[in-house]
Amino acid sequence: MSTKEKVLQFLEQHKGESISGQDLADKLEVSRTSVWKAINGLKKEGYQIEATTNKGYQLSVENDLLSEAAIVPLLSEALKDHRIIAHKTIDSTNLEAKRIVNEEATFEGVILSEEQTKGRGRLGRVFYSPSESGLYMSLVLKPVADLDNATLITTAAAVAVCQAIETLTGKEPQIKWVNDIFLDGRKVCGILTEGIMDMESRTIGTIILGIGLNFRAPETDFPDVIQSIAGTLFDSKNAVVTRNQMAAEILNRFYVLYPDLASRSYLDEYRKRCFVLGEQVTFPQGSETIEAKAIAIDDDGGLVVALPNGETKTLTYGEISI
Ligand code: BT5
Repeated sequence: MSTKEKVLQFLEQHKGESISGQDLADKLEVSRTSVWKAINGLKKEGYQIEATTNKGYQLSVENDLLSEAAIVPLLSEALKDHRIIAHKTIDSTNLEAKRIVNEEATFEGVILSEEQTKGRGRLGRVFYSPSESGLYMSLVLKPVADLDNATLITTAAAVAVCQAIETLTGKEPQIKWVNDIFLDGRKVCGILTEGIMDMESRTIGTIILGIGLNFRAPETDFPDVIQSIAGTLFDSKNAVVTRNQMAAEILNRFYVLYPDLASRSYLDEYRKRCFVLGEQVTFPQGSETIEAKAIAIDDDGGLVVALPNGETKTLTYGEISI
């Protein structure tokens, strides 16, 4: 870990408290000059570090830049060996994850970014990812128990995100099958699960799980096309929770569910939170739009619908409207 990372980790863990340059240097066993250089470097990167002559350095409690230093101390034991890589801006964290896996097939970890310039939804759609107002992250996973079923992983992630939001904010998010999380009737989070094929074994060797969560309203609001759809977790700039805390909580929750994916035990919670069950829904089939009643979530996370002719059909992927 570089001195800059060590300084940041210390300040993150003692947010709102002051520490003198000398004490910091002693604690981290580095020179005062390197502390001073590290502080200047961090300030340039946008960290709100206040310096007072008598008291020393302090990281503002409002500081909420995504960083490895802030996330790692909050992670559970299961994630201690995972790499956490935070970017200021990137095209897409899912694309970056794929590039990393191409270079290093055994990589396990999480890529986060403050902003995505090519945030991706499903089926080539765009996920609007403006700077510093959302949490955009991709988990690089190896299949467990030979399960590479994207729907199961997406549904487990949806439950983990809901649990994290509820734990940290007390708000009760709901799920729109299959990958959208809603709060007060608006989409606050979308999930995109993609598999990378292992060429030798011709099986899915790695799974990239992308999660995009709108934290607070973007500076210039949402674009017109999603104005009536998108919502945010918090109304104002003064969120009670930081994005770093939310990222860590989502990861901790997900890594409780993931190793046990085969048991499908989380699916009951998914069903309870899924607000489409019992509702009339429509979905595309070829050039037609079919209307049906959503009646169940099956054991693979598929949506079972009752068609007007009395037959049932299971949707495994795609988009429904309600
Ligand atoms: C999704 O697709 O909702 C999956 C979004 C996954 C985003 C994450 S962020 C980290 C990782 N890196 C990536 O590049 N992607 C993943 P889908 O169900 O297809 O929904 C896309 C639709 O949601 C769009 O067509 C818009 O209608 C709407 N939308 C776009 N941006 C949004 C936003 N920020 N908040 C809410 N809705 C949005």
